[in-house]
Amino acid sequence: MKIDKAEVIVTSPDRNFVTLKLTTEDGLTGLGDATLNGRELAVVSYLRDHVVQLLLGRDASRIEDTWQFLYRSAYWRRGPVTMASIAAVDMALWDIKGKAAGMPVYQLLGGASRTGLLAYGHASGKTNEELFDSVRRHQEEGYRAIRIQAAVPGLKSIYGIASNATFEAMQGVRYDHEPAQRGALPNEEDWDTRSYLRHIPTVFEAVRNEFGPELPLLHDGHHRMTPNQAAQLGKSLEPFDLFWLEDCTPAENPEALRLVRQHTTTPLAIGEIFNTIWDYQQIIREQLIDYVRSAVTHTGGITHLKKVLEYASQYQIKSGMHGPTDISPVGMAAAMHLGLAIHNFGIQEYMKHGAKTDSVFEQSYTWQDGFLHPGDKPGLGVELNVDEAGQYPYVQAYLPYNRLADGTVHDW
Ligand code: GCO
Ligand code: MG
Repeated sequence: MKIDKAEVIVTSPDRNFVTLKLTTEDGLTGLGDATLNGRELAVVSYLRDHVVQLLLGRDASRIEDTWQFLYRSAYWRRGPVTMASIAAVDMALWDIKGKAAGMPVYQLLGGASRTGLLAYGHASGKTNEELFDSVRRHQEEGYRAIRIQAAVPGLKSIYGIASNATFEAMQGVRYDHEPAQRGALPNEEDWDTRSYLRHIPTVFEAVRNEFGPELPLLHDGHHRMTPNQAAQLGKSLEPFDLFWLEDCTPAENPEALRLVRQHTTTPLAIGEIFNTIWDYQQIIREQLIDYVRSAVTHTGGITHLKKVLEYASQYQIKSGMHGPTDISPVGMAAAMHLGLAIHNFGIQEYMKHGAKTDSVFEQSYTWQDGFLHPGDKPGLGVELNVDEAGQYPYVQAYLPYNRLADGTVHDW
């Protein structure tokens, strides 16, 4: 079980992905996702220049020990680049362990706690009509829970909105919503919190009137509000019974959530930009959130995120793992194995990847009637088609950023 080869593969089928592929002396392979949207090559360098040589000759069966070694021996801990790199190694080692055991990874994590994973998709629109169409399209695809993002009158382009025009231009293969734009520089978007706070409750009222009380609805505030503004939004959305309000305040200030919590019973989700259990310590202990939003890819892999979720389970806090298109099929599969095994699974974010991505990453996870399942192939169940990956070299891409009307940079 000694690691014989460690390759970092960058490919850009529909978007950029970074994948670590480990091969053992006896020919077992394992894949790990290390994609960090807009900063991909920093992780490539971390892995290629600093980690690969540490892995060669190591015993692939020692997952916990390898995790602790990579984390502690670097001295410089945490942060998205480090933790995505460690995550990729961790996922690849679980993949190898599963293949060596002839079992899917969820079996190694304790076996299935449920038959499938409830998933939510992203509906959005520039008008309520477009938004309703998008909700219906998701329902036709089987989604039983839907995130609602809407344009705000007066703002040109904001986070989370794909329009019908985009959908048609891409002949039906839209990422609903893919925020990273290919190009040499990031796009500028605009923002006005007061208009947003006025508009969003009217959208949720319209959606509830159109689709009824049953459909679980989610919303992402994408870190833009002050605690007071977030409390106002949470309160004004209470009549529409949200599944969650996500990232209502900037995630790096956990104390902000105390004020939000005091003023609203709208469930709160946070953590897609968190990297470690220490980022969650206070907000879990003080029960300031209801859902943990971390991805396996950005939180040190299966080994570490499992610890976060076990800690959260003591407080009835559930998982709501991040699953946008910038998590590769390998990262998605890892999330599904973990989600199937833990007791406190909540919901999984799931956006289908494009056809090119699906041809690079051969998947065995399934999507049926609104539920995901990681499949029963040994390991994670995803194989990388290396030749196909080679057809799509890296393309520079950036996430957008925001400016207010007076030119001030704002959280995006
Ligand atoms: C989500 C996220 C994404 C992020 C993206 C950044 O809830 O899915 O907010 O849309 O913006 O992952 O890379
Ligand atoms: Mg989000």
